[in-house]
This record gives sequence, structure tokens and C-alpha cells, in this order.
Amino acid sequence: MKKVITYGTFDMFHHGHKLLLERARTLGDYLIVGVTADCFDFSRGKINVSQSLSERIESVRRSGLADEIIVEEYEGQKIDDILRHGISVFTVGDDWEGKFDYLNDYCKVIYLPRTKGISSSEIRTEKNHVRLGLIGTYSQIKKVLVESQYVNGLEVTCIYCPKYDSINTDNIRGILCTTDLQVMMDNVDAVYLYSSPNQHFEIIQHCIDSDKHVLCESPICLTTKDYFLLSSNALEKGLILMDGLKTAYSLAFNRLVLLVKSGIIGKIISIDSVCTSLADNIYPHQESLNRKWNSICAWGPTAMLPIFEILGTNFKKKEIISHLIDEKLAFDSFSQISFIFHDAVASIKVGKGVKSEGELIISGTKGYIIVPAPWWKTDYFEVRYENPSENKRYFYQLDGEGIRYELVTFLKSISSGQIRSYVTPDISLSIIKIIEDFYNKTDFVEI
Ligand code: C2G
Repeated sequence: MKKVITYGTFDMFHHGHKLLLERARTLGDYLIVGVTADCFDFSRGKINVSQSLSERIESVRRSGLADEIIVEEYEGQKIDDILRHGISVFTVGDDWEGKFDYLNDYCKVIYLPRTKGISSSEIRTEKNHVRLGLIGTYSQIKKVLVESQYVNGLEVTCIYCPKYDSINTDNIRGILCTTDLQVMMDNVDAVYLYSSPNQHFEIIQHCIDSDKHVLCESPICLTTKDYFLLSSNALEKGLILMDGLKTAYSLAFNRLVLLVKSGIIGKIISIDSVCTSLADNIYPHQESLNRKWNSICAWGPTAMLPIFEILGTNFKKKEIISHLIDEKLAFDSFSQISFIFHDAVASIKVGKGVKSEGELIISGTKGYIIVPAPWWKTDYFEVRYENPSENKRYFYQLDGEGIRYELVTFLKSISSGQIRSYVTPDISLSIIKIIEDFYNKTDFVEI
């Protein structure tokens, strides 16, 4: 029997997929179709896949064209499959021309002409087209502009830059740049916001009043009262209001949290999270300092994320210790916060004018996890035990610091009408409550 194998994601199964499988069948007597696992697609940069693995397998099964369906889970698996299944022909569309020539050592390789005029990306873009506006200084938002190009269906149509910012128009040809918020509202469906935290509330309120979804760099606002108001207004209007916390969307961070919750290092007793950076100019004149992010706002949400994700938000006691370089503006160049939970402790150290090792250490009764600096750009971590031979290392690809995954999640939340964020509302609220206590000097010590 002549066995043929082909592979694909088969997202939103379409006519092009059907024609490919029909022709693949004619190359032999038995067709095996390899459907890519989500993790494999993620690792090869396909982050926009809309359907789950089981939905995609079901589409291939329903086509009636596959004699057998397998799952493709890792780089290099094709060689393994060809040998294991006794394959005579490997085939794939000619958009891959030349890429799989190395398989000629194992079987015959045939590239079939790709069907023109149809693709999963186009279907996804048509289904979920969202016009995105970016708000913030150009230096802050240019990464988002670049990353948005990896997200099918998301089109940056407008940039709002404050008057004091000089917009580099060369890089943003074709995108409307404005200093008038209302002009932006007339040209977008959703907004990404990275302004000064003290301006977030007012801008988000304007966006919600104009029926726009909002993805806001954390913290969303500075008081719990404002947060309740904004989130209830958004909910009432069926709008998405989501925390932008890049680390929360990285695969490695999510896997780490799941491993911890599954007990790999026993019961968690302590978490220490450090995030610092040296601000280039931390003693400028007041007006400029007013627009800068202090340590607690710039790093606090990221540093608190693993603590609230793993230990929950019901701590019994906390203490905030800060070094303020400007009393009036409450600008802290360094803050340390200690949390006491019922059966665990945690601490964060955040700094915009103090540098330290940016590690995350999670200590448990059986071992500990260390995420090396800078842990917030997590792509690697180690699980360590008393006996070093039991140590395990984990690596997960991270592209674009997590921004593109954050944008994909935002888009999926908008199209499903449900917040798909990993930063749950109780975590957003707890982060804001801590920041509010910092400004009110509750449980606060100044050094
Ligand atoms: N295809 C086609 N015509 C289209 C679209 C896709 O012939 N208009 C083919 C592709 O060339 C591929 C198959 O249909 O052979 C599945 O396409 P995708 O789901 O896009 O999968 P792909 O990313 O090409 O994965 O290991 C995975 C494989 O390398 C292919």
C-alpha cells in the first residue's frame, strides 16, 4: 500500500484545504493528515489560530478525505512519522516549495500548487476586523505599532500623540496622527492606551463614552472607586476593558503558574519578585516628572502579578516602604512591599532609580523555581530541588515581549464579547488597591 502524508493547521477549514487534501489522496492509496498542535503553531509564530485543535481535527475528519489523522507536536516530527508509518509520499502546498526538500532522504516530496485567492488569515481578518487607535508618546507606542502587524484583523488606523511629543511621521505613513482625542474616536473601534497613569481614568472614560474597547497598560487607574466605575460602564455597554500586562500573556509565565499550582515544588511558602530599571533622567523638572511613571506604577503591576496569581489576593497584612524623590508627586524611585498571607509570605521590590537583580523566586516545601533576570520577559525558568540531578529546565519561545499575544487576546475578547485576559478582575482590582494605598500612605513607611 502506498501511504501519503500531509500536514497543516487547517484553521477555518476552507476550499483551498479541501483541494489540497483531494489531490494528496490521488498520490497514493492511504492518506495520513497531520494537524498541528496549538503549542507547535505557537512556537513557529502562528499565534492567530482561531480554532482549537479538536475543532480543526473535526473539520479534517468531516471532509472525509483523511484515512488517518495524527497530531503534529514538535519540530522534526515529520521524519519520525515518515519512518514510523512507512510513508512513500510527503506532500504540501507550494507555498512551502524547497522547505521540505530534506525529506527526500526518507520518501518522495511533492509540492502541490496552492489554491489562489483564499487563506485562513484572510478569513480571520474579514471576520474580526478591528481598527485600533494608539494613545501615548510615540516612543512608548511604537513597539505596539510593530507588534500589531503580527495580528490578523487588527489594523492601527490612528495614533494620538500628546502635543509635547514629536511624531516621526516617516515610520507611520498611512496612519492618521492627531492631537485631538475626538478625531481618534471617529476613526477607531478600539484603543490601546499607554499614557501617564494619572490620565488613564479620564481617557478611558472618554473611550467608553464613545463606545470603544480599551486595552490599557496596567494600572488601569489609580483608585478602586474609579476602577469600579470604569469596569461597570464598560460592562453595561458590552465593551472590553482589559489590563495590558505583557508578562501575563507569555507562554512561559502561564506554564510556570500551572506547574506551581499542580504542586511541582510542593506548598508555596514564599514568593520574591524584583523588577527594576534605571530611569535615564529621574531628577528632571517637575512638569516632565509628572508625566513619567513612578516605580509603583511602572513595575508594581508586573511584580505583583505572580504573587496574586499563585497565592490569591486575600493577604492578611502588607507594608509598603518607599523612597520618594518627589513628595508632592509621590514619585518613588524605589518601593518594597511585603505581604503576609494566611500560610505564606511574599515581597516585591520595584525601582526606577535603583538597580537590582530582576529575578523571580518561588519557594515551596519540595523545591523552588527561579526565573532569571529579566524575569518579566520570561522565556526560561528552572525548577530546582535539594538533589540537583532532579532539576528541570523549561524554555518557551517569547516573541515581541508578549505584546503580540496581548493584542491577540484583546482581539479574541472583542470578537467573543468576553474578557479572555489572564489578568482577572480581582487581580486588576488588588493591584489598583495597593497603588491607591501607596498614594494615600496607608500601611506606608517612607525611607
Ligand atoms: N493550502 C493550499 N491553498 C490555500 C491555503 C492552504 O493549498 N489557499 C495548503 C497549504 O499549502 C498546506 C495546507 O493547505 O499544504 C494546510 O495549510 P495551513 O493550514 O495554512 O498549514 P501550514 O501552515 O501551511 O502548515 O507542519 C505544518 C505544515 O508545514 C503546513
